Amino acid sequence: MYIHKIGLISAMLAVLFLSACGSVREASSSNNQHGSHEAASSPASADGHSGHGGEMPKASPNLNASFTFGSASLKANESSELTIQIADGAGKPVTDFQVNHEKLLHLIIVNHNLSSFQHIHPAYQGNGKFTVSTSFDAGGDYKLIADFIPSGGTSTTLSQWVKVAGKEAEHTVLKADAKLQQEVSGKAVELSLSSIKAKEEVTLSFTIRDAQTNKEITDLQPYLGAVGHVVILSADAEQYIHVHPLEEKATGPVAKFATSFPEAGVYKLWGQFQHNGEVFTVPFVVNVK
Ligand SMILES: [Cu+2]
Repeated sequence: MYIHKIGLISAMLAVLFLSACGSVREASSSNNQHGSHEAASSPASADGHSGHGGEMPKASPNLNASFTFGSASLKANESSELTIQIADGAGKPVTDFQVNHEKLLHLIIVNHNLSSFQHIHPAYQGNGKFTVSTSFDAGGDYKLIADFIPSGGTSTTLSQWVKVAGKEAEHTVLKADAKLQQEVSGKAVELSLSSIKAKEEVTLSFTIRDAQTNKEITDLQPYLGAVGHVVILSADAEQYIHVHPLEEKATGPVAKFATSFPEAGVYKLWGQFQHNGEVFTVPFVVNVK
C-alpha cells in the first residue's frame, strides 16, 4: 500500500511551560487552510514551521512527530491507519515513554471549527511508533495532537494539520456559550469557572446530574485513572492547554480541574467522564478576558 508521508518535517516541538501547574502553550504552527473550501489535491497538508516560542525554555529537546496515513488520500468517513513516529532532533526514535493517565500517548483530533472532537489512544508498536485506525466525519482541515511524556522528560504536545476530502463542516465563528449548561448522554452537566481571566489559576467545576430526574450523580467511574479528563483548545486550535484533576478519586456529582488560560480569547473545552461503563463527552465554549 502506498504510504503518503504527511510530514517530512513534523510539527516542531515548542512546548512551553507557563506555570508550575503545567499549562502548556503549544506553539506549533501549521498550514491551516481555513477558508479553503476545495478538497486538496494532496490528501494532507503539512507545514510544521517552527513556533514562536523562542523566549521560553523548551520542555523537551527538539522532539518530532511524523503523522503518516496508510491511504493515499484522506476522505470523509473512510478509515485509514495512522502511524505516529516520535523521534528526537537527530531523527533517532524515542523509545521510552512514561505512562500518563494509563496511556503512553493520547491523541486528540479536532476539525477546523472545533465541532468535531476525538480522543483516542494509538497502540505502541515499539521503536517510537504508535498506530491507530482513524476516520473523519466530514471533509476539511483536522488537527492531530499527540500528547505524551518521554521518559525523563516533560509533558509534550506535537501536532499536525491534515486535509480531509469531502463536504466540510460550516466555517462558523466559535461563540461562547450563553449558559454553561449542556445535556449529553442523559446527563445534565453544569460548568463553573473560578475565574475567566487569562494567566490566572482557574478551577473548572463540572456538576453532573441525571437529565431525567435531576438527581446528582455520585457514582462516576474513573476514566483513565481519574474522575474525568478535560481538553482545552483555543478557537484557532493553536493553543492546547493541559488540565489536571484536583481530586482524582472523586466520584461526583462535582469534578474539579485546575488550569490556566494563556491569553484572552474564546476557548472550547471538552469534559470526559464515565458512568455505568459509558464514557460521555460534554463540550463548552468559554470567553476568557
Ligand atoms: Cu487519552
